[in-house]
Amino acid sequence: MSADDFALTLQEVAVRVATGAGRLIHDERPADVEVAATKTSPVDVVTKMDLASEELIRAELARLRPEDGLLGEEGGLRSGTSGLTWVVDPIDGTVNYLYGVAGYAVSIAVVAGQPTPQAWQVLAGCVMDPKHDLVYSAARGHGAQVTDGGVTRPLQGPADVPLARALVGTGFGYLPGRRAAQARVLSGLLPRIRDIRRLGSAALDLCALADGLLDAYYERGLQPWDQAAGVLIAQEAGAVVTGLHGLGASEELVVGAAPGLHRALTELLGRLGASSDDR
Ligand code: LIP
Repeated sequence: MSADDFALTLQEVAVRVATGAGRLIHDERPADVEVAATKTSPVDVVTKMDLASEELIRAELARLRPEDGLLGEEGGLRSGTSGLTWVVDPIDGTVNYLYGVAGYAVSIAVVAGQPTPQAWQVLAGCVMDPKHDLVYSAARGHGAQVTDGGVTRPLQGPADVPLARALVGTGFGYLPGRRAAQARVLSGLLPRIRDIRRLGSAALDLCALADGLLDAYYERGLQPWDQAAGVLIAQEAGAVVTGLHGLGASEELVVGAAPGLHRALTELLGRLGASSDDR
């Protein structure tokens, strides 16, 4: 089996497992979603369905890919022996899920190497939006696609528009200090672009970029599981997705757009200090 064929097979595993977890969190969402715990702040919540979703994903991947490692948002890292690690966000957009607001997804990617954005090579990934029955996926070197109500089409990436006409997605952290810094950056950006959209899920922001529904996306503070699948899908759709100053996408900053807009946006975000928490 060629490396590319191998990546396609991994894509099929990601799609199958993400779809099963997506159906669970949507079909079995209780009227009153129960918060199981909080993490970095009182508004950084973990619901019981986050935990149920990750439990299902862990069981399925242990069955289908027993030698691989797994890094999950809620359960942490279980090392494997294959050199591959599955990077899992059982519900990305947890606050949207808690409130019953559209904009939550299951995000699953498989990476080679250390499971950190600075070191990994993402081989395949899937972001599944169960509320809208949208299954975004990609295999490295094979492009990106979305299955929408059972019909599959390629993702063509964002248009290359001037900064002043750009519809830009972003998000904010949970800690007050980080949010104050992000508000400062936003105040410098907003007069220079068409508008901002804050969807509440990095994975779906990156898929919206891949599908041309956003012209650009940037966010500071994304965890590996927030970005692993979505960055691959956006890159395979043709977007340039990096950090600042020639660095790769990471927790420090993720910036995605078509090439010309990416240059203009990263230059402005660099001047605005978007990769620091200085206020
Ligand atoms: C979310 C990210 C989103 C960010 C939110 C939150 P979660 O992840 O996907 O981009 O702006 O603050 O971190 O917490 O829903 O898994």
